[in-house]
Amino acid sequence: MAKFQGSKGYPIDIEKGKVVSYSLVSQSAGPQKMTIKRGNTVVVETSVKSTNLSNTSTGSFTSQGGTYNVYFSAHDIRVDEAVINAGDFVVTKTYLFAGEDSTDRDYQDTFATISWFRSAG
Ligand SMILES: [Ca+2]
Repeated sequence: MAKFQGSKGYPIDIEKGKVVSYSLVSQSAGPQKMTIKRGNTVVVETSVKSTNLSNTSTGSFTSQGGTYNVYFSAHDIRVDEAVINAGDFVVTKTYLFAGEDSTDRDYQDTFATISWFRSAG
């Protein structure tokens, strides 16, 4: 597991043509924002506001290839990865983000997943 500052971003390399799914939920008094950029181009900019996971933002895009940087309004983000293999190929890889937006260190103010898939359809 790694950690980073939400405003500094976290780099994810995604091959061109991979389809990518994302989701964002929160348990916080304040709005939680996630931004995904490729270079200076904003690919995803979304936010949720909920104290009880009742507000979810989901979506998808197709990778243009290269490095995507993921930013959060929460300042202290923990990140890990999960890979599903089938035989000799990777089916999907998921990045898991859990973030703290204040000082109580429960790390459940922001929760996001970003998954890329081997192929579309
Ligand atoms: Ca908190």
